[in-house]
Formats: sequence, structure tokens, C-alpha cells
Amino acid sequence: RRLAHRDVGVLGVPFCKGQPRPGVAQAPQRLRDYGMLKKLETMGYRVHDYGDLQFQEFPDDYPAWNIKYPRSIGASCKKISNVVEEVTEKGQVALTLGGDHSLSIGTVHGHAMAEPNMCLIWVDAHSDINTPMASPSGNIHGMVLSFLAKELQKYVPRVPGMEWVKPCLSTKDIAFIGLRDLDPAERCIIEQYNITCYTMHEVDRMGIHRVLEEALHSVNPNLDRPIHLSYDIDSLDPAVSPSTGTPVPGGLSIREGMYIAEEIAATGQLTGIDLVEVNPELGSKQDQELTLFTACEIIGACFGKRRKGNVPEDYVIPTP
Ligand code: 6HN
Ligand code: MN
Ligand code: MN
Ligand code: MN
Repeated sequence: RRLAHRDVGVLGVPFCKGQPRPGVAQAPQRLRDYGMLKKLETMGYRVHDYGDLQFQEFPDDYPAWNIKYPRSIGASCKKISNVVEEVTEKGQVALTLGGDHSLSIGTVHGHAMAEPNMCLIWVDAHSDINTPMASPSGNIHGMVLSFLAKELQKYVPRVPGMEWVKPCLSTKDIAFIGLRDLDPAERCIIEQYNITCYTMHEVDRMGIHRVLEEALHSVNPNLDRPIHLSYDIDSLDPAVSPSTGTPVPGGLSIREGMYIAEEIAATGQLTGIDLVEVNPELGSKQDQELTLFTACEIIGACFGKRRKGNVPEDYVIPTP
């Protein structure tokens, strides 16, 4: 399916239980207020805003092993998965505004239900592939991929709330870009399962151009598979995205971040996007504005805004 996609389905996920800092739940509204969706409309998209997802409360959501809030997150992600599946089946690009990264259990799952041949590009400072038993923090936003990857199920216990998750990806369908803070189990899994992985070390060594070329080649050699892009704002350097819960120095520049989005958009195969971990309550006013600005630039590029300029389809140079 080639992308003549002019329709975007937007889902806000004001969710924060996958990590300890509350402000991340305010991001969907703050991104709307900042004008992210208007920008997409100006670019010629029909934007269908499904609003913010409402979540069920679980008063006795005790940890399972050290996993925090498994029932709340499980139930939320199940809803998210259903919405993303529906939106994708309507032929809209599913744009999910987080919220913390745990929501991607839902978005990737839903996208894969609608597009079983999908591949996943995970742009993040972290690999979010800790297994529940190995996670040092117990925060689900660092375990997302362990629930989704078929090959990793032998390490994953039955977690209350997550019973509905069908592991829907293979480790060979995943490509990481921007990593620079990995826990031991995560490094070990990436090596043992030979997961495509371009950390900041590779970005420095090879340059962002070759990183994208190789990453796309390994998960999508013929550019014929639908792509899910899960964009964690902390992949970018804290200099351009300071308002995020787990910042790590030495990240992508805004130019590298935009290059990634431009190249993936240019494949015409980008059908699902997550923007996560913007926390508009952290840092100074200026930090918050800057982070929202950066997020909007990245999303614009994901939808085809190019730094070399764009020409509308029916454009003619005005004559006197
Ligand atoms: N994120 N590896 C750490 C953990 O707690 O498992 C950090 C995870 C960060 C997750 O940024 O989406
Ligand atoms: Mn993440
Ligand atoms: Mn279906
Ligand atoms: Mn991260």
C-alpha cells in the first residue's frame, strides 16, 4: 500500500504510570495548544482528532514482581491497541501523542494487528527492551519491546493486565536509533538476538545518512513494508529537548532528528507514529517551550515537511 495518505488519526494518551513523573500526562493537550495539529492541517492533511483516551482506574494495582501499575497500563494499552487498529484500517496515519513510552505496547500492537507485515523503528536514548525480571526500575516504559517481541516471551511472566497482548513482532523487524543508555539485559538481548541497532556511537562513527540507509535496508529492504516510528523525545539531546523524564546527554541534534524523520517520511510507508516522553512540566518555561517546538518540528518532518522546501501539488508560479 503506497501512501497517498492525506488523513491523520490523532490519539492523545495522557498517561504517566509507566514512569514516576506525572507531568508527561499533560503533553497531548500542550502539543495541541502549541499548534501541532494546525500545522498538519496547514500542510494539507485532514486531521481527525479522536481526543484524549479515557482510562479505567485500578485502585489496587499492586506491583507484579517489580512491575509497577501493570493492570492500569495493561487495560490502557488494550484500548490504545484497538483504537490504533481501527484508525489504521480506515487508511489514516495513526499519530499517538503521549504520555510515557509504555503506551507503545498498545500502538505497536494495534498497528501490527491492522498491518501484520509492519516493521518498527525505535528512536530513543533507551532501548525499552528490559524484561520484567531484569528491569532495574520496575517502570513499564523501559520494558515495552519485551512484551511485543515473539522471541522474548520465554523471559516474560504472565503479568496481570497484559494477558491480551499477542507478541506481534519479531526481533528482526526492529531497528533502534539513538541509543546511549542501556541496561545489561538490554545490551545482552540486542546482541543475542542480533537486533538492528545504531547507538550514538554508530551515529558518530557512520553519520546519520548511513545509519538511516542501513537501518531501513535491514528492516525494510524493498521499502514495501508499513513502518511504525516510535519517537521518544529523549532520543534528542537535552539541549533541544530538556523537558523529558529520563534525559541523557550526548543525544541526536535537531538536524539528525529531523533527518531521521525526513528519510522515513520519504519512504511513503510511514503509517504509525508515536511521540512520547515530552514532559511539559519539567524544567523552566523556556525549556518547556523549546521541547514543544522541537517535538512539532519532528512531527512536521514525519509528515513530509522538508528542509529543502515543499511544493503543493497544484502549485504554479504566479505571473504578473
Ligand atoms: N523511556 N532503562 C531504564 C529503565 O528504567 O528500564 C530507563 C527506561 C527509559 C524508558 O525513556 O521510554
Ligand atoms: Mn522510550
Ligand atoms: Mn482488524
Ligand atoms: Mn527514552
